[in-house]
Amino acid sequence: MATKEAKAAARARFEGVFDQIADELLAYTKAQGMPAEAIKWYKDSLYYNVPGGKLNRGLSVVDTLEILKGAPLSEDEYFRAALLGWCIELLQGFFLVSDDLMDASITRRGQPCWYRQKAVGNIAINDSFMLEAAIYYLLKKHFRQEKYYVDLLELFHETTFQTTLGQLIDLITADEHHVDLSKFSLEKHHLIVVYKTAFYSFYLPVALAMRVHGIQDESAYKAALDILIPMGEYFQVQDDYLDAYAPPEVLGKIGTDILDNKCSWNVNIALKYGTPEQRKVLDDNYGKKDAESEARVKAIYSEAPISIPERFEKYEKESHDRLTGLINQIDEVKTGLKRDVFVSFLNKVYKRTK
Ligand code: GPP
Ligand code: MG
Ligand code: MG
Ligand code: MG
Repeated sequence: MATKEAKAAARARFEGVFDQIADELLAYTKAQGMPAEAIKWYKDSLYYNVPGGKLNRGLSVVDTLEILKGAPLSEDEYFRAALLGWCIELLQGFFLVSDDLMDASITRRGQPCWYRQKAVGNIAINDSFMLEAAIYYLLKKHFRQEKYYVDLLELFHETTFQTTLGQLIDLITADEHHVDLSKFSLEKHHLIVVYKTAFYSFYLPVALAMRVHGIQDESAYKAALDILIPMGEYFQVQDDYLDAYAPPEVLGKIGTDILDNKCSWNVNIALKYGTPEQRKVLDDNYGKKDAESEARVKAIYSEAPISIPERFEKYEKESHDRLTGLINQIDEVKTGLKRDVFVSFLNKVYKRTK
């Protein structure tokens, strides 16, 4: 595994590409004759909403291409992989800015959510569209001449559609005005998290790098999907767990799942293993917009036999074993894939605390 210093250097190199990307986008708005205040607005939005995260998705494009190639990338190869990585981070910015509005969240990446900035409010909706639009500007500018250009477009379009489907079922399962916990189940949770998170966060980075590397055999994409979807599900279960259990100053965001009546992993575990008394606490307090109700739900989450921290620890270990098993089954010769692509991605997220 890469040392801490090597990881920091890889991150710094990747971050260095963002300035060029932002400059290109701002030059375009300038060339369109936009006034200085519009250019400044877009610049502020780009820098506030795109570069400050963990960058797992973006870095995974670079790491995947390098592993597939089996040798260090040339300057040009690096730049193009990093550019695609930043396109995923732009997609992520688009999703997060709008998700925070939809979830009425307070903080993100250790700062107030963009829509909560005094001058922003609902303009954040348009700002989120502008983050998405940037992807297709950059893809056209840098990849228009490649024979895999359409494949890149399709990957971004299809994963965006899938993510919005996931967001839709996330939202309509979490009715703000009518809390009915009998609508929740781990099966429903599975569908929500695969669609809202796994496709764009796990499949997309690897599939983009596979396209750039020239892999055309559709069965290789299917083989990648079969591992990356369960990996993405595991990642979103972590997100749900951390929503209730991570200190906000570490997580960079304040959890809202209990207040928002979300069909999260935690509540499904509590419904599955809770006693009738604990179920009553959930029915009376889940999805209520006050801190006392939220605290009552959190208290029973940790009580036996619900015992979420213990059950999560077990789930985390079992997921790691299961995913490692799937990775070991990959036929590298037949698919042209490398097991290390998936090992590297799993290592980025296993036992994460934020
Ligand atoms: C994670 O949900 C999923 C997304 C951020 C995708 C949103 C999709 C859109 C089409 C807007 P979450 O609400 O649990 O994330 P977080 O905990 O980071 O708010
Ligand atoms: Mg959400
Ligand atoms: Mg959210
Ligand atoms: Mg969450």
